[in-house]
Amino acid sequence: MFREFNFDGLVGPTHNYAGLSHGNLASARNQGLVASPKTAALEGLAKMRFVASLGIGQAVLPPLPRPNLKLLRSLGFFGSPAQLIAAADKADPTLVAISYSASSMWTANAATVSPSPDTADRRLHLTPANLNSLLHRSLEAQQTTAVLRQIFADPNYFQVHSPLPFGSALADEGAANHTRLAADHGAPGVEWFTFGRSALDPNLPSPAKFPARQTREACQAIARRHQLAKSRTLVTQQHPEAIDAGVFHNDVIAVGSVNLLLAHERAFVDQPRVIADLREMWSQTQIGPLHYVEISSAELSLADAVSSYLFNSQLLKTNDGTFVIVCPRECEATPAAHCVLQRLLVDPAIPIAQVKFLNLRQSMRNGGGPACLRLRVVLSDEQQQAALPGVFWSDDLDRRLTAWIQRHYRDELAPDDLCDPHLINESFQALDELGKILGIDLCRIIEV
Ligand code: SUG
Repeated sequence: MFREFNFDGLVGPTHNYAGLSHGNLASARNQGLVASPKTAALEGLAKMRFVASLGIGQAVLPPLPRPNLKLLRSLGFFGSPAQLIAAADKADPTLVAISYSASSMWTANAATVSPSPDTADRRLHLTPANLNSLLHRSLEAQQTTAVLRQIFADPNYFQVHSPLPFGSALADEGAANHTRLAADHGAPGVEWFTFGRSALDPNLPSPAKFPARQTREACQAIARRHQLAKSRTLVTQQHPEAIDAGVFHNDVIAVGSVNLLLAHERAFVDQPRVIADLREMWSQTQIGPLHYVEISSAELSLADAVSSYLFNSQLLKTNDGTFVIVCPRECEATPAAHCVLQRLLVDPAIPIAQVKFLNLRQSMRNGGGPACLRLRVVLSDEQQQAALPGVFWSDDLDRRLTAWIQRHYRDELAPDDLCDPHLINESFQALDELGKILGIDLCRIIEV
């Protein structure tokens, strides 16, 4: 039997608001705020606890070691860790913030995942995202690869590829721009990739204000690496108007799971054709209905879609066949988003039976909603047995992680605190202990 596991990123002990992501409105708006790493991590755990309580597979991915001293050394700073931070701060405080970024918490960007029913060699394929578009995020690629190779180590079941080559032509943002739809988790599914620009075709429409992060060529390369069938692979372009409204990833404007898809009408270029192609592909390869709900701009403006993060909700199919939609609290506070949710709930043709609002404010202030915080991995029972056991959710893991957060995390982290030399060891010690809880050697990846 195949099940979906949501691998949530544990928020790291250096979670902060540095305004590092151009085109991500929340990140820009909240730059310089005092963050609470402890609250952020506990909010994340509460989400995992809720998802697990629905009987849905839950697992965790560790934060990556920060500060990233290797980056600072490669930029020409030298000396002890404290000297590196002090020298970088003197040169440009943003470099310190980059080296300390806890952005690995948004695991929807960790990798693109193709479960084994979709792939020609019947193994689970993962390509860690190179996250080329932003320096602080690009630091994740090699370390995430090392972590995923520890979790999915058995080559009989898994292939963890290397990230695509670095360079803007193959910029890849992982599962945030990838949707898998299938009659059920274990059926060979339709894999749908979305890009913002093409490196090779300058004639495609492009945003005027904010950068398009992912390229078409990256999508195509991943589909080839993962040995996906052409008859079940779709590659489409994000609407540039959406990118300019703050939709830096496709998961800010569309969400799909199993046989249910919600999308804003401005999500894709030539959207009627995209949806027609998808329906055609579905009818050729899947059994049963595909439920598609399109939200118009009149119902929910692009601005409200971005500020409420409605489409960054998690759609979770429960054992009784209905869906629960896990939304950020901001959807409750945005009248238009709230109305959309009420409509979804009462419409008998839409299989959503429950709306759950969760407080994820700490992550939301950096542009990371419920769906950003999780990487979906569909596993068979044997594959789950073959994966690293320590990362799978249990009441015991919940207790141990809660105690670990309480012990190691600061209540507050202001921008200036990143220069506190004590934070370096605090952060590494926390990760060392976490590695022991999860059974992952995190110290080994510090210099990766
Ligand atoms: O890449 N924010 C992340 C948010 C990622 C959200 N993920 C998905 N949509 N799947 C980003 O823009 C902000 C960091 C800062 O400003 O300190 C940041 O990296």
